[in-house]
Amino acid sequence: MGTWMWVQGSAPHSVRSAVLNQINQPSCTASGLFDSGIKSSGTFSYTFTTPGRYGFHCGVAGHCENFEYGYIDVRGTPSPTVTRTWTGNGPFTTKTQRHKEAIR
Ligand SMILES: [Cu+2]
Repeated sequence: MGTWMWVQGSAPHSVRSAVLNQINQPSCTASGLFDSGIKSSGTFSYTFTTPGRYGFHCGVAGHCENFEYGYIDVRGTPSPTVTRTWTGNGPFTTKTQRHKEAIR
């Protein structure tokens, strides 16, 4: 459904899936779904295949407690709607375009 890529900065950090708490926010407890390991460079990718909310945090000691966490809401695959209306005598005199982008 979608691949997320985290890009590492210079300091050692990690990205690790997190258990969601009672109010659907990421906690500092690992959920075991993914774990980049501690990295100082490079990237880490994970592909989400099931809709839902996925929490993550940094696994370096003390970092999650210092607000290094977040979450990703994975939605189902919507059907994109593209509507184009062309009016006027020639091409491109008037154009309206509505383009609904979907998160996949
Ligand atoms: Cu960190």
